[in-house]
Amino acid sequence: MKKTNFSEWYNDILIDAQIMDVRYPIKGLYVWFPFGFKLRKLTYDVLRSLLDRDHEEAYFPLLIPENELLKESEHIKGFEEEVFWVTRGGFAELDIPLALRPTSETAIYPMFSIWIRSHADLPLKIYQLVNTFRYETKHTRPLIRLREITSFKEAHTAHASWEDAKLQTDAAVALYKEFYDRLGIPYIVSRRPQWDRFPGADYTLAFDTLMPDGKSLQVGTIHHLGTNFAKTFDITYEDRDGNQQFVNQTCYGISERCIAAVISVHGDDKGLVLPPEIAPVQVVIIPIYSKQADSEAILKACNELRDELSRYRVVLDTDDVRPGAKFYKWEKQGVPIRLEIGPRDLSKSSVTLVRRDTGKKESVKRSELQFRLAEAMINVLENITKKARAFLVSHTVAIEIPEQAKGKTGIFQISWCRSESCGRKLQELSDADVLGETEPMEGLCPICDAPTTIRALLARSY
Ligand code: 5CA
Ligand code: ZN
Repeated sequence: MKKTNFSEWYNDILIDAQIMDVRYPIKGLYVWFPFGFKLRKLTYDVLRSLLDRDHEEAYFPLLIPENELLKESEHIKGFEEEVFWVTRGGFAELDIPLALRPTSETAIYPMFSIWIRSHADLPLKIYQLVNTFRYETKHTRPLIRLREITSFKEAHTAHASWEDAKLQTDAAVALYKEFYDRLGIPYIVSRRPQWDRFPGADYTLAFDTLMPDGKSLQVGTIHHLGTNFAKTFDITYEDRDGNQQFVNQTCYGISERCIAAVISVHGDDKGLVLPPEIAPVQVVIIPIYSKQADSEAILKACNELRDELSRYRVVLDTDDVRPGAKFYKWEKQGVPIRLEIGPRDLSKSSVTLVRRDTGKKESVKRSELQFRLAEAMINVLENITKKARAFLVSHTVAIEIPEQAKGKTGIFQISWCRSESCGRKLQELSDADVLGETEPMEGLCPICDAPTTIRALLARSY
């Protein structure tokens, strides 16, 4: 059951709903089943369509020469323990070891240094959707903590000024909000504590959502890189007065954790519950035969219905099994709408419409079906969004002292002076992580008593 044993529920649903096969013989690497891969494609189509408004998609190599990877000292300190290395070609030792990208700053920025010449080349906004490799030492988990991240969307931008790059981080926040709104996933945006910012960044903003077990999951990050990488990789442009200036950069990334969130936040004990926009099957039609009725007429009506609904991803399930078994199968796959046609529906010129998210059944006139179906699709997203948001809100609690969070799950807001020492003390006393800074409020830091308007978010996290 999702409520009582989330971890078991999660592992079961990945197999039962045909998302991932976890039997691949390398730790932290998993196989996408075809159904899961369709879900992945549809989800990333949404993300792509948002990015394509004003970014261009590109592709950079998987392998990064050691000397480039090691150039930015902060960056490599953050990643050195997580890098997979290629050191041989056949039997020959390579002159320069090659890293499998853990993320692509050091693959992309040497090229930015060549590409960017003048202010006319700015802003530059590109993204790629690739696999990345991280030798994670924490407990690996499908879609959540991977050693091969198969669906890493990373955007990289360059700007004329620090302020322009800041505006881009704001734009990226808006973009990720739109993305997660389309998936019905609620989020909290916070500014990561400085000691936990992305290695090489001026600051990091994070999107977190709450999993059913009350632990938070970071589902995206946005980094202002300042001129840190520009100085290392010599990325300069000639400004309007003819002077050479360093660019300011940002990068922001989302991985298949977005799919882990969709599965976990919306799913129930029957299986997946999917937002219609990304559901691989949006409508399933099931003929209900009975002894007295004319099966051929029912099947004919179902076929006509399928043709009429061709603008949706629709399946007519004519398998020779009981309707109950079909309901069970498609509920598990998260199909938002089920349509049934039986003898009674046929005689009334109606269709029975059943919603996956509520289980509610209703008889809909055949002539009104198109309209009612479109309406139902919107209502599904609205309803699952509302439910998910209510869960997040009811599990977000303001506390006065860090001990109040100890042994509890959920997200806690607490005053904080922003110093690293007090932040670490908060973590220690609550046995939770500081996710970041949230909206300001007057208060006193519970560790040092200093007056502050800053509040920290504390949560046990994945
Ligand atoms: N270059 C930057 C932005 S593109 C970067 O690598 N940022 S990151 O390290 O914070 O990763 C971006 C997002 O990827 C994280 O917010 C997190 O949601 C996800 N992520 C990070 N590590 C893993 C992992 N091992 N498995 C699955 N997802 C991960
Ligand atoms: Zn303090």
